[in-house]
Amino acid sequence: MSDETLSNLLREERRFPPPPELAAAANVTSEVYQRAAADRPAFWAQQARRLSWATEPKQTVDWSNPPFAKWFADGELNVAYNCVDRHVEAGLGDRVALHFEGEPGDTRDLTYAQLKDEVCKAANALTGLGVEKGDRVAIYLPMIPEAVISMLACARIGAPHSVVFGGFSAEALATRIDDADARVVITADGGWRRGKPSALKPAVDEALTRPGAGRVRSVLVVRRTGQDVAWHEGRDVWWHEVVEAQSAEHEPQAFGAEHPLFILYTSGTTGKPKGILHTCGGYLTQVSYTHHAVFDLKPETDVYWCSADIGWVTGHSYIVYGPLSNGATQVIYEGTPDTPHQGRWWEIIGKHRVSLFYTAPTAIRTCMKWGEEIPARFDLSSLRVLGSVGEPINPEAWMWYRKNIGGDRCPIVDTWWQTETGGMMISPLPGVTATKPGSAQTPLPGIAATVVDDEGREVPNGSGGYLVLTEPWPGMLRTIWGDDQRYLDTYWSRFQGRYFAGDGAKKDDDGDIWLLGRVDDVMLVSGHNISTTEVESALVSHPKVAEAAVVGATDPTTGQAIVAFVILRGSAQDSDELTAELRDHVAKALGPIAKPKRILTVAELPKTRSGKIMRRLLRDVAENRELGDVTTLTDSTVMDLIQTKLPTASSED
Ligand code: 6R9
Repeated sequence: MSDETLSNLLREERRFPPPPELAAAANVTSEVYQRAAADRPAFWAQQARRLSWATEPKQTVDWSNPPFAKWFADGELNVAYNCVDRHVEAGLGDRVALHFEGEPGDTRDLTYAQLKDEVCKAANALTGLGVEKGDRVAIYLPMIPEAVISMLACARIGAPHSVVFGGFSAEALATRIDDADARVVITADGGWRRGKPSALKPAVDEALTRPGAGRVRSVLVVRRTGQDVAWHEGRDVWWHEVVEAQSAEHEPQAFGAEHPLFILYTSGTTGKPKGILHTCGGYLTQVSYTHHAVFDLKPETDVYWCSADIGWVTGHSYIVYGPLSNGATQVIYEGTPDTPHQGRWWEIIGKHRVSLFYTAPTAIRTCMKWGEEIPARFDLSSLRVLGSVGEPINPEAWMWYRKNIGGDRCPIVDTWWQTETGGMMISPLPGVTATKPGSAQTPLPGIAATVVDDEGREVPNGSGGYLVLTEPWPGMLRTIWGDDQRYLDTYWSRFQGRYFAGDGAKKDDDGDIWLLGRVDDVMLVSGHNISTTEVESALVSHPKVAEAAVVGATDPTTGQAIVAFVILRGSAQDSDELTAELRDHVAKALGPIAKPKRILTVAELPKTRSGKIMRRLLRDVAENRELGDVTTLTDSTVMDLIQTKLPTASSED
């Protein structure tokens, strides 16, 4: 992409300084950046003291065998103790840890004392099922308290969990069970989704008939929906029988800081999914610190809500480990944002007086599509800080979020990070940074990131290239489960000694970082690199467009041609005039080279569990190919709908 397009993107740049009251009482102030940069290991050692260690670490980072890092390696701790017991011991047992909202309207509050009892019982139950330190446990659950309890119970006994998103198929589940060689699976009969029970247990039953997953000994089943389930005597056990019968006493054992905490699979663009391995001490340090700093969490008064699913890294780091290690009170919600009505989220925020809210750009754009009159009906005055994660947030969605959800008063923290990084890496700080719509801006204190060109040279301000991380950080992945070579090849071979994130990025004239999407998604049109993110942003800046996904399809004349899939806002109607108008709109914003060759209006876009658009599938459609792997798609009917649109596509130039 040319510098000209960047300046187009920034043309309407605005800055929003932190609200003075928030800045005055902020957990983190600006001096910390310099202090952290002066001695990163010392900075992180200081943050590690946020945790309770059974053996205090004397070591910080061990980078003697890069890229295999160790952090705080001589320290010992129990992660579950840090997330639960220590708060109870500090006299906070009556504080609510989880306000659970079920989709059908049922609710359940768990205090830290109650959570401790549940985690202890579940830990005893897992031990009773023969789970030992180091054994892997697969978790395939809806967004219910048992998901959090299960993860903490595993952490408590040193059994790394592998959470598989409840929307994944039996096949995807089987591959993950096999790769991690899990011997116990925790699941439920089903969960509530769009007003209906959505079964989970049958997928487990099917997965366990597959060759690699056949080694599973026990399946622990939570009763959530009450729907009928097939039962395998000797293998299946009910949570309400086995866990409830346990004692609530459980002595947490301390594990080494580098003991594995979890494996989380992330789908590579090709090949089998990668099991990203995280360990205890460094990971917990980073998620605890970043949750405290980036949300300015005041655990006594704030109510926090992250709308992510537990099956995504955001659910691991910013529902379970970050917030609970900080003693936060939070909301968890089982269902979809439009059940039973499109204001459900805002209703929940009003009900619990949520002050810190964390969601994904895709959700914000969906709400834009539904219209601003919906959130306007609810009391959102409790909100203080808003977060975004998962994709670049286009300036239009950022401004909508700020105005319609944040009442023009809440700072937005656009947090860039990955399953691999464990915790947030690049983000504004709400009491420090003057925010810019669309930019994640600054590496967090203790984090070193920059943008480099093809040869690995750092680019000057005002130019683009590849995002790299230049120093090890505590929450970094330790390897890909069972495949050190793939770990090296995927992340550490592109640029010597630096971590290659796979994202394109730009530095603006102030040195702030703008994320431009996955490098694999960059299009090459008549010899020009064009970022999908930019064209999508330009489309969404048109008042009639709610959401857009752009791909490069092979084209005989231009190499690749830009094909755009757009979702229109509320009342807008599809027509040839509108398509022409949108093409011109993009040409005006970014230049004629970025004008889409074809624009298709669609009702939905194919997305992953975390809301990322699966451009790979759209490319298949645009190039008339059979669809590739769809197992990580949240809703497979979406692709059928899109494919039927194709013959009527308007194509001209
Ligand atoms: C946390 C999470 C990681 C990829 C990452 C990037 C994209 C995430 C972003 C963002 C721009 C942000 N991404 N946050 N892009 N701005 N604030 O999403 O992890 O599911 O592993 O995805 O998501 O492309 O490389 P994960």
